[in-house]
Amino acid sequence: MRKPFIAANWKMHKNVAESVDFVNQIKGQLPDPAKVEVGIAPQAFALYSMAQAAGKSGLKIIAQNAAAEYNGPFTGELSLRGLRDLGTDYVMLGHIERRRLFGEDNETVNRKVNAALQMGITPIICTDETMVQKEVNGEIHYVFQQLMSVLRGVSLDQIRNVVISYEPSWAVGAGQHANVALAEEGCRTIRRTIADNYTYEIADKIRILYGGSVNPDNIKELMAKSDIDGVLIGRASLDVDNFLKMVNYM
Ligand code: 3PY
Repeated sequence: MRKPFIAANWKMHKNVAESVDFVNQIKGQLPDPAKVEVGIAPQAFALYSMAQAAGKSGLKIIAQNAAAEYNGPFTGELSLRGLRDLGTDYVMLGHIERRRLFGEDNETVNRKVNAALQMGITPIICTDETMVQKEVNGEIHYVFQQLMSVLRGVSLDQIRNVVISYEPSWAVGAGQHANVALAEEGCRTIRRTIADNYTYEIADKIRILYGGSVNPDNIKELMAKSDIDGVLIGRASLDVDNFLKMVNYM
């Protein structure tokens, strides 16, 4: 059984006071962390205060990005070592906005993924590529080449600790209704790609989230799909009532 995971991606919204206030409002109403995982990715400067406010509530603290290097002359970058010290549970890597607006490519994301795993922070690897046909063991499969590029060097042991998110470009930040059938097909293809390149057992256990225009109206339908293990939510996660409504669907 894969534990459902609901994660808020706040992007560049909310200051420290607003972030902590949000945590204080929701923390008494979260589901049993043994059954459902709930996480929030605030702006970097709010991570520490949010981790403090979350206390033992089980709320997971997620960084929106990190550098591949642990320290050194990288002005303005965010170190995984520092993120680990302040209790960050997950780090999102390769979000389409990082690729689209800040020029991150597969090689950069791949270095970050390996660095996060070395540092013991679980990456939530975001993939957005459309599928391509590939021959695997003499059969034609649809696969995500981008996914396998960013997983280069990730071992069988390490892949077990990774979360993958499928966030197609047509849905991210679009505010449109997600196409549930395409969302499911994308997540299923990711699972198949993991099975082809790792093992069926790992593919069966790995959690795959869907992201892109998730909201209280479509979350139930998305979560009913067997290959969608959770959601990464943009705009609709900024409001406490909306977020709690979605948490309760998990
Ligand atoms: C969106 O829904 O816009 C997202 O980017 C989720 O990560």
